[in-house]
Amino acid sequence: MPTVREAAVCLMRELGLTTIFGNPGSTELPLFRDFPADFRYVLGLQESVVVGMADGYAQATGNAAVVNLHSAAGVGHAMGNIFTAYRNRTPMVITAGQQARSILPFEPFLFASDAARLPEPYVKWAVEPARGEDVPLAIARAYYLAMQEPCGPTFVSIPVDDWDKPADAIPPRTVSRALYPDQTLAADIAAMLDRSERPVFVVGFGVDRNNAWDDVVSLAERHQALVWASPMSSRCSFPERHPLFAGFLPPMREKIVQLLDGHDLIVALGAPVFTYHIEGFGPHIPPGSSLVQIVDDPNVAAWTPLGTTLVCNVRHGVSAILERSSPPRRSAPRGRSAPPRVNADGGLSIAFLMQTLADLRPADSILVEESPSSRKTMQAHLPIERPQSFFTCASGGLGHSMPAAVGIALARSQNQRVIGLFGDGSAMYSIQSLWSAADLQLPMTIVIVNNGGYAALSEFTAHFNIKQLIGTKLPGLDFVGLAKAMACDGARVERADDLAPALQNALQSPGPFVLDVAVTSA
Ligand SMILES: Cc1ncc(C[n+]2csc(CCOP(=O)(O)OP(=O)(O)O)c2C)c(N)n1
Repeated sequence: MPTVREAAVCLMRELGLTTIFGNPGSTELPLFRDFPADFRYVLGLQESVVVGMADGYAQATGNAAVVNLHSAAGVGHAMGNIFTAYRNRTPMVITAGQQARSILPFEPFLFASDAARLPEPYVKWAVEPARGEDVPLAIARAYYLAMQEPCGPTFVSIPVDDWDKPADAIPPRTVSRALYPDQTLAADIAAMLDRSERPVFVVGFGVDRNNAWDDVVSLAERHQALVWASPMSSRCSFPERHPLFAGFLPPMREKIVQLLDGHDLIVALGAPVFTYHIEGFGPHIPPGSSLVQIVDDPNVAAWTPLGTTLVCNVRHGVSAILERSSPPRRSAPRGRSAPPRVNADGGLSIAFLMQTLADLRPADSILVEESPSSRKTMQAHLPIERPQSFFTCASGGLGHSMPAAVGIALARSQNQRVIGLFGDGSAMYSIQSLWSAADLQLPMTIVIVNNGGYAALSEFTAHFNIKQLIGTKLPGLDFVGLAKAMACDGARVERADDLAPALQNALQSPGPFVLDVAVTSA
């Protein structure tokens, strides 16, 4: 009979889960006895970094990532990025250590009381199996559930003495993942689209997550529909230079209604309706318009305040509609126009930085962003044009994207560059990610949009009627020093004229390179 460890390792190998992201402690060590040669352990120096890396890796590979956390406090450190993985809908099997079962009644050191409740409600399922021998079965269940659309993290707490217990081998199974559309409802939606005089699309992260990009482009072109990116979308779901691309909806109810006014049918694809960031009132969509939505998430479907929702994999849903709809000839609406070029006379502005990055970056590079107040400028000057090439967090929790960029770079081939765009404030939440990037020698360019503070918060002063902000200045951070202390290369740029050569250099480094850009204005 195999041990729990042997049964778990065999199962994970069969499921393609041979990379484990972790930060070990005494309660996890028996997992590593006879650690298999075909497995890889990716060390993160704090648990939020571990989960962030796993999140990026899982999003880039499409398979769940396996995480191994230290008991109680380790799960606590990881919680911010577990919350983000849940919101990102990232498949992830999180295991955490626990003290030996025989001493649990005595509240031992590192003991996690009620371990399975700790990560809730931001996991799809959590368990500490009643018997040690049930651990491999729990890992199997955690995997199939994490991979089931809508994907998300699951959690298994494993007492340290379980690993050496005898257990049954668990053969891998075939479990379908995607939700298929109700064909009658798909036909109704196709008919509504055909009848509409001025349809508009709102595309969200579900499009890119469900690989529906090409089908959505075809459907928009067939219907001559303008396409907006949904508020705070964590992925890019439509080519941003396409003539039908209208721009980015803000997370504000009244403004959304204003921007969608004049359309009789709003088609939300892979997008919640809507993600708001500040309080708003009145209707959610313009009076007189109707809403249809395709999402893979029954929960989102249930809280959507109005309209008709088809719950299914977005690609399957859109292709069912493509098969059925044949619209009347409509005139082509005009999408957004490109902003004027920015020149260096205006100093080292964020717009100049984004434009220079757009000019110099390799076409197949991947952008990972967490730079809150720069996002609008980035959206204007740095268009994304390929699927699976833009990532940020869906939750709003900072500290996700730097480690996620490391995980994405690890998943992609060595010659596809990952570019991170991080605010100086955001970068500090999980700065230890640089150590992992250097340790793995990943081809990454990490650009710090350094404005010396938490600029995004000043956008709220008028809304909350605040005269003076406190706790938002960040003087004295030395990002080149931080990079070098963690074995990364780095340089600082303070003048617009120096930006292009410095960026070129940073884009060619074989390992991670941190470019600290001291921006002077938006
Ligand atoms: C975990 C977490 N803590 C705090 C915040 C609140 N917050 C939102 S934006 C922001 C400032 C981020 O600063 P920086 O990355 O430098 O970007 P900037 O605002 O300057 O564009 C903060 C602290 C958050 N979103 N997440």
